[in-house]
Amino acid sequence: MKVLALAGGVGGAKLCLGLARALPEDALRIVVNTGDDEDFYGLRVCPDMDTVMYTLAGMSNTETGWGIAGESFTTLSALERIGQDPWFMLGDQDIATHIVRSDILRRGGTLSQATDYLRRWLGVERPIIPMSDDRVRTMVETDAGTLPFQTYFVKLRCEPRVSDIRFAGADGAALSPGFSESLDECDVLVVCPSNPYLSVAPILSVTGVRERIEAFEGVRVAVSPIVGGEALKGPAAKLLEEMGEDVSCVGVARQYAGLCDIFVLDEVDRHLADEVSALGMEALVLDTIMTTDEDKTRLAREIAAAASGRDAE
Ligand code: FO1
Repeated sequence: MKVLALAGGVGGAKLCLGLARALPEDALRIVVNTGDDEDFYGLRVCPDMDTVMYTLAGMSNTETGWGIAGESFTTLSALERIGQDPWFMLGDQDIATHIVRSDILRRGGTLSQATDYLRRWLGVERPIIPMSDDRVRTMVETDAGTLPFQTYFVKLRCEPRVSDIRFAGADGAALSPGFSESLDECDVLVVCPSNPYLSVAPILSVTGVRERIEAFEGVRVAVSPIVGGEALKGPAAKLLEEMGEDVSCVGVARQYAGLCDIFVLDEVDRHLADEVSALGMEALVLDTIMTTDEDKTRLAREIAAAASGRDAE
């Protein structure tokens, strides 16, 4: 079995760690959202790829869900001293990642090449692959205007009301080579419990991705990031409400109609299983709460078992 995981944000990274612990080394590829990426002081920051990379490297800050454990912020203090307002907390070790990535890009390398260089040096065995090597920027239409993602998410703490979300550059963007190869070579696709609007939708917005997933011949599994009407972390519930969707795993499942064969919902939402299966996907009720690494591995194993069971049908 070869699994292609689509991930973004903290929830996605947790299941990616579970999949990495549950599956043999060559059986997992991870494609990550790059719509959150932002340039600060000329440095390209790729938050979702870095969250997955640091998590698989065992060096992530598990309290915040982003950045490096035990990080210092000396450079940021030095920036404040010379009149800057660094609202995006770049840690000193994290800045090393952005310096090297930006240098590779500046010398004509692709984001895929930069990411592969970084994850190998951090000892991550599985490939971490950007959704595209072209720039795609998540732009959030709100009652405070059109906001770049990090301005909405960090500077304004997701407070503005959202009316729409666009992905600037998606039309001209191509799947990254690793993403395209993985869709050809993998027989299970797992959409991790990431924000459907902010982490999964940008991946689906890249030209040709939706069609490739609709035509995917393997088993497609999606995991709800909403449990009991709540997001485990981040603004997924608030966005479902603001986008006029059910604030439940059913609202999430509706975003994946036609793109998934098995939809995983949590045991507390068992009563919603019929509504999910009415959308044309098998509702699989599991314990989706990932607190410990064992939880993450168990959930990954249960998803892989369900996919292989289905495959055998
Ligand atoms: N999230 C915050 O809420 N505040 C921050 O200051 C912050 C800094 C930051 C630096 C590097 C990085 O890779 C991620 C960072 N994040 C921060 C998280 C970032 O906003 C991500 O886009 C979210 O995790 C959503 O995926």
